[in-house]
Amino acid sequence: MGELLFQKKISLSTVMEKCIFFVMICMVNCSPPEDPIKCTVNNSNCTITNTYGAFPDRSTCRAAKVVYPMTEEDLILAVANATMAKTKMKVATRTSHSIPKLVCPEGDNGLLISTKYLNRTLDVNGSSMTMTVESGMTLRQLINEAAKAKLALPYAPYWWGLTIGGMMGTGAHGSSLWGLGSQVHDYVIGLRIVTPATAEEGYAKVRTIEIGNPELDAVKVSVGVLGVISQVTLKLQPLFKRSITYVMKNDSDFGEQAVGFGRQHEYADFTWYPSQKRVVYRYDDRVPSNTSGNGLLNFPGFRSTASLVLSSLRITEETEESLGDANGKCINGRLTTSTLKTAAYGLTNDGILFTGYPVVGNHNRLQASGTCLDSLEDLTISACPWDHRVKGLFFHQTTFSISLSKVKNFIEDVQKLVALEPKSLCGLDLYDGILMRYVTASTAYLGKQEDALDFDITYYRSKDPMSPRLCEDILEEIEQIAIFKYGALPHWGKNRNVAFDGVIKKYKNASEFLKVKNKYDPHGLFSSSWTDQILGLKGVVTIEKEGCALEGLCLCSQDIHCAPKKNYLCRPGKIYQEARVCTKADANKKSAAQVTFQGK
Ligand SMILES: Cc1cc2nc3c(=O)[nH]c(=O)nc-3n(C[C@H](O)[C@H](O)C(O)COP(=O)(O)OP(=O)(O)OC[C@H]3O[C@@H](n4cnc5c(N)ncnc54)[C@H](O)[C@@H]3O)c2cc1C
Ligand SMILES: *[C@@H]1O[C@H](CO)[C@@H](O)[C@H](O)[C@H]1NC(C)=O
Ligand SMILES: *[C@@H]1O[C@H](CO)[C@@H](O)[C@H](O)[C@H]1NC(C)=O
Ligand SMILES: *[C@@H]1O[C@H](CO)[C@@H](O)[C@H](O)[C@H]1NC(C)=O
Ligand SMILES: *[C@@H]1O[C@H](CO)[C@@H](O)[C@H](O)[C@H]1NC(C)=O
Ligand SMILES: *[C@@H]1O[C@H](CO)[C@@H](O)[C@H](O)[C@H]1NC(C)=O
Ligand SMILES: *[C@@H]1O[C@H](CO)[C@@H](O)[C@H](O)[C@H]1NC(C)=O
Ligand SMILES: *[C@@H]1O[C@H](CO)[C@@H](O)[C@H](O)[C@H]1NC(C)=O
Repeated sequence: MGELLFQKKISLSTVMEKCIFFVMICMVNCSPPEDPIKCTVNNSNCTITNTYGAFPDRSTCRAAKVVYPMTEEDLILAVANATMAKTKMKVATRTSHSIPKLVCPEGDNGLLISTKYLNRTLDVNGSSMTMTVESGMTLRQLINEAAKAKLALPYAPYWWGLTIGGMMGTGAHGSSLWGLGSQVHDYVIGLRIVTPATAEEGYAKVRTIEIGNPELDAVKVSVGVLGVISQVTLKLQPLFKRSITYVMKNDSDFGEQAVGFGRQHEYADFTWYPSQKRVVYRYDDRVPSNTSGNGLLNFPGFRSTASLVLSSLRITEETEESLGDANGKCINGRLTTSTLKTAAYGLTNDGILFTGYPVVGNHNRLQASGTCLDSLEDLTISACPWDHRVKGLFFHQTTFSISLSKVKNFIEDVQKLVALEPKSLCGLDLYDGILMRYVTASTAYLGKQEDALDFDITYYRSKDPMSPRLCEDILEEIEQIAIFKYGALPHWGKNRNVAFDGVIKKYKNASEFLKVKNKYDPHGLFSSSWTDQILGLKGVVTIEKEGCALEGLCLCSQDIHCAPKKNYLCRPGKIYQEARVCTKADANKKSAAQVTFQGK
């Protein structure tokens, strides 16, 4: 999500004032994201969660122990020890930004191997334009270290707080159809991975995988099941400048435009507000290095935000939900959109002020942001907007890529739903609409299969898993249209369980991936029920129980999977008949029908 947005209510100016005020205070007194791993005694008896403090099924994951290796030798010892004892393992990061349960070792007695202290640069070679780093390094560090050597990672996610190991684990990306595309793993030309091994081999070994070795196509996107990546070598480019202009247009011909725009502009993306029938086009290209400009990106949704502002936003949203106030969401949504537009989406021409487009600057200052990572310790003052320790944003994310050949039809389907229910998607605008980014076919076995547009949809999640959402049927229908009608691929690090239903069948070379998995970790020590389910090895990703469809744990097949007591029933979709969604039965219509019937 480049994605998450800080919304506002009350009057625009009050909130802007408050934010400016708090952003200043935050330089001395705010709160960085918490460590996702908590142990009661000396790195033992631990729990792990993600940055949102909630997995899709809201369970708590446990581990008997966590280790914090400082070197590759420590990693080898940890893996050998666990392999000898047949202990289940998982690699955990300092950031833990994935929504699905990828970081949970199977059972309660597993081992977590944290990459928190593996964040050094090992080698930078200016003439070959390569850089070798440890796998726990964050994107922010990577960008800075490369820039020091006048080098750049050409494409990346928009948020600093991810690790190189985690980005590879889930196939994370920015937006581009150019070069090798926008996925970070496609710039990996070599790596070292520690895997289990036989007793004769000492129970663990380091495998060095270079470009040309087909196993690299397995390890590049591994969902964490192959072992611990220790270090990664990336192919970089000489640092360059970019020029960015955002233009808002109506969405009448968007289906048509969405395909070609990415061929015209290297860093093209879109932010779509379907209810407003508007879309922001990002015109973004490289420019000669002597073009003047020292632009900077500091996306508002990734800034430290006052806890007071966060709680008032959440309370407003909760109130709108409980009153069924779709109109209120539309009004606040439009306000959010115009505030962001005025704020140039966090761009400034010189690091201080926005004076107009285009914004020109060095790539390293524009490619990603995340100043809420810098906050010090005081939650009562401010935090990242989604920090679960404060009352702030809490949401679902449905994120998938649709092949370019089908994207026009998908966009038109969403437009048809908006025509039927004009206010149903206003809630998305509170999270800065739908972010759409280009990705390309990758040789990675679990990477993108075709050139595609990735849709990032962020929306309200209740703190109560049994509570239905306003207009949830429309978003559920969109999710099912994407995943089932158009065969979209879900982002491995986001989404609700339903998006992964039968997912492995969508990967042509899944069997090649599984061969490498069997070779590296024959006893599945790095696997869990969740990874077995997504890889099609055992069980299914969906969980059937009362209210399961409300949280995307299942596709409803009976009313009880929705919330019949609150009048949300399992019904077919409005334009995609095969969809099964939780629809609020229209009490008025029903009684009108009854009246007619009685009248007859
Ligand atoms: C605010 C925010 C913004 C985001 N922006 C974007 C974006 O712009 N684009 C995008 O594509 N995604 C984005 N994401 C999603 C994100 O890319 C993925 O969830 C992700 O890559 C997580 O990285 P992480 O370092 O936190 O890893 P984790 O979530 O901790 O781990 C992910 C997986 O990788 C494995 N893993 C981690 N390190 C290693 C290692 N060294 N060796 C082997 N396996 C390892 C883990 O075991 C796990 O299976 C965003 C998420 C958030 C919360
Ligand atoms: C282990 O952690 C749980 C909570 O996570 C706690 O209830 C229990 O007392 C802990 N056990 C020990 C031995 O500390
Ligand atoms: C290996 O296991 C032993 C015994 O369980 C433990 O004492 C030791 O700390 C472990 N070493 C590592 C590196 O995990
Ligand atoms: C590397 O990680 C450690 C532990 O999280 C941290 O203290 C240090 O600042 C990090 N180094 C850099 C350059 O960010
Ligand atoms: C940098 O890479 C080039 C080409 O691979 C190699 O010849 C050179 O020795 C490397 N330089 C260093 C300092 O490692
Ligand atoms: C949308 O914009 C185009 C030109 O950019 C214009 O021709 C068209 O009439 C507009 N449609 C609506 C519904 O405003
Ligand atoms: C940039 O350099 C090119 C030649 O390399 C020159 O033609 C051009 O005028 C320069 N532009 C600016 C803005 O200085
Ligand atoms: C699958 O993997 C094989 C072996 O690496 C490779 O030859 C083939 O091109 C791959 N197919 C696809 C569709 O990626």
